[in-house]
Amino acid sequence: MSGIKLTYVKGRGFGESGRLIMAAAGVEWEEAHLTDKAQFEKLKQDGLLMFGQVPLLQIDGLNIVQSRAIIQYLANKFDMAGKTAADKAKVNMIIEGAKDFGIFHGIAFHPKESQAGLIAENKKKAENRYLPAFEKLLSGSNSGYFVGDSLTAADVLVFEDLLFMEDYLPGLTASYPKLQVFFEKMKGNPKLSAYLSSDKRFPIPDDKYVAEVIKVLY
Ligand SMILES: N[C@@H](CCC(=O)N[C@@H](CS)C(=O)NCC(=O)O)C(=O)O
Repeated sequence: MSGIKLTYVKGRGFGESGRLIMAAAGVEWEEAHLTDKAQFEKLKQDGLLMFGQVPLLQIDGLNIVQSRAIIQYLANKFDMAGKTAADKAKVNMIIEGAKDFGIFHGIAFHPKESQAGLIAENKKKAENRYLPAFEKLLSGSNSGYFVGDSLTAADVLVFEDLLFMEDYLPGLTASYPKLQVFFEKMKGNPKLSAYLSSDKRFPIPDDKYVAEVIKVLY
């Protein structure tokens, strides 16, 4: 075992970017799932959660919270943060864009009657802003990766979004040829594909998951 432990609820949420980066890096990690409020309260009482929130990544003797800090730590540790200062800036711009694009992640937490409207709204945002921007970035790449000549956290974060989008709007990347190739390449990455087909990968959030998150955390 690598000694890495991720504590979160039983779903993708804010934990998923870190999971995907660890999967892409080919490292093992342990998962601890909060399934009742007492476990969450205990973590808070033990002083492990700086802002009283999860995810929590325990690694190298550190208790790291805040999903972006987790992403940065893992990207740096596993050489996925970009090789030069300029590349690191580009990786971070894309990570932040991907986070903003993560518009499909919270849909299950909205009332049922508003979900179809949200999906339609998000489709427009995807088509008007994010998908063309990703396509343009890849058009300027010789490697097929977003930054430099190897896989970075930027690729992983965009991939995470595309997977989520595919759950709600299958086939939307088809009009973006470079992005489509990228998506297929990432799906075919042996380490990522092993993770995605493993029981560590959670399904699209459903009502049961939403109810559990609310029960455990709020
Ligand atoms: N900015 C934080 C947000 C984390 C967050 O909102 N976590 C939720 C679970 S998804 C939580 O712990 N909520 C409990 C609370 O806020 O009291 C991050 O990116 O990690």
